[in-house]
Amino acid sequence: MANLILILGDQLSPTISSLADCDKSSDSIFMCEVSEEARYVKHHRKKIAFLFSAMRHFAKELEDEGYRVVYRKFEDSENKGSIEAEIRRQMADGNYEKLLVTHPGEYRVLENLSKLKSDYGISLDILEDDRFFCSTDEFSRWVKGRKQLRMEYFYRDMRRRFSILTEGGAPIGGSWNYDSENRKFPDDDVKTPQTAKFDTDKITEDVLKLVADKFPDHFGEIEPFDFAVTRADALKALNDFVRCRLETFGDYQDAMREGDPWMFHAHISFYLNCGLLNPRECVAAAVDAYERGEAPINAVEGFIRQIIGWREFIRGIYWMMMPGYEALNFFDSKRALPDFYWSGDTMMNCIKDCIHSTKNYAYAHHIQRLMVLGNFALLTGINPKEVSDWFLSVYADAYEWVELPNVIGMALFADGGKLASKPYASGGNYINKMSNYCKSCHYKVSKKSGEGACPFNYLYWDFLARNRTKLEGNPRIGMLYKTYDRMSEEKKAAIAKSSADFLKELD
Ligand code: FAD
Ligand code: DLZ
Ligand code: SF4
Repeated sequence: MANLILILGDQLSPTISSLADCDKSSDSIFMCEVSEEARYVKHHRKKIAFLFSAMRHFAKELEDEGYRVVYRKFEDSENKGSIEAEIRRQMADGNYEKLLVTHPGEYRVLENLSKLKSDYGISLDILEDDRFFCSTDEFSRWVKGRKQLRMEYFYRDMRRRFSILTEGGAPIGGSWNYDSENRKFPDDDVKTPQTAKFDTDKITEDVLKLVADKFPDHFGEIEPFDFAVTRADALKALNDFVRCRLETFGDYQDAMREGDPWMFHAHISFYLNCGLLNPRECVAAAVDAYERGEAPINAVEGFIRQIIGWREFIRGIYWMMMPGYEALNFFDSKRALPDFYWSGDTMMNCIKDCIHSTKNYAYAHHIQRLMVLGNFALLTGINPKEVSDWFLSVYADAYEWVELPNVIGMALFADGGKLASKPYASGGNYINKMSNYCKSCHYKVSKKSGEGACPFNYLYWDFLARNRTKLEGNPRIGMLYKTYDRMSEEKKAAIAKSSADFLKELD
């Protein structure tokens, strides 16, 4: 008997496990655009447009390949609004033996699908998502017996296991990690290469109109819209990165320039996370460039560490910690998310620029997310749930499996150190070193407290002082309290006053 094969919005991969044994003559592929997925957090409008267009293109490609595809559009009058309701309707309409799906990326979706089995007796097969290098079982085995989970050790094991940039088990170039070479700031004459842009076709135009019409209250600009929405174009975007930016990716990985959202990054996370690109081909493309002598080891190693290290480690942590990870709040942070995370209306130039990029492009690069937007939320004690809902909704690459550990674990240390060895907290000095934001900011980065001082400066010390009992014992941060204790009482009081005034204003 025939099977119904569900393809979710982030499973747009022709080699996905659910399609592997598909019988084109009898099985049906099922895809649906639904209100619940677009609205359970109010996703950025560009993100919804991107995903709906990519889903429609993928469905068309499957049809062209001879698959029978049932595709429910958002605007279909019969659309039931949720994946489960749509499946129930389709299963009732057709004569299917079972529902097949590749393991969803989010715990919430997995639970909802499991209910189809328990509550409605639908026979359901969930297949491994083999688009990742490391399965969740393999990650659990790696975790076993370890007191601390550190990405660097996971990453080295992955390098060895898959023989990536290794020779006889040792790292090519002699070092596993070239991060210390990756902290440069580009001179003014170093121009950012143009990032790949793609024209819209009729499918995308229809979706852009739909999103403008149905999601007027969602955050973010829909246009300009120039994302790739097909695998062929996503591959062009990958090639564009390898050809034009990989060479300097390492050098400027941590740099931020005002009005320069894309810098030398890859801009492929949206394509990787929805399945248009496979991580294996991204790693292979970078290694090939190294072997052809077109990119240096610090760049290629830095890039592959993000893919086989951070990305896989983050996913492992997500499935290890769910459910419950979303509720962790180590610092007991309760402050509401300030409105300027939506409007960008703040005199802090660094935050303003990062929000501007987020709003216009549904993108900000890693250091902007971590050391500006995340750092500010950490220092000011914003409630982790509000922060993670914001990050989940505003970025085109955000799905809970990747967003949550980055926010809860990396940016906010709300898991108390499961993922990171210390909070990524910093004052204005770090932002000043890695950006040109401070040059045209209302605040003075050199001033530590009082009128006109950079808020990151006093908030940093105030955060440490406030959370002393929780952080003093941390071997990577404990010594900072010696510096704090050496400050004069007057200086400490000035920090406390500036922070109290700022936080009062924030509330
Ligand atoms: P590049 O800097 O060029 O890196 C190449 C690739 O490495 C990325 O495409 C991505 O797939 C992978 N990568 C790099 N860092 C990470 C990481 N920490 N976790 C997972 N993958 C990584 N990434 C997401 O894909 N989705 C998210 O929702 C997301 N939320 C984040 C929230 C916070 C608070 C922070 C600090 C980071 C978050 N990241 C997220 C990680 C990272 O910021 C983005 O992957 C990156 O900015 C995407 O841009 P890029 O493709 O140009 O990446
Ligand atoms: C993010 C998203 C959006 C906006 N819309 C849909 C949709 O209409 N249909 C769908 O199948 N998936 C969508 N997604 C992705 C899901 O929310 C969810 O994140 C993944 O399917 C599980 O990782
Ligand atoms: Fe940001 Fe402070 Fe620099 Fe202004 S001075 S841009 S607030 S770090």
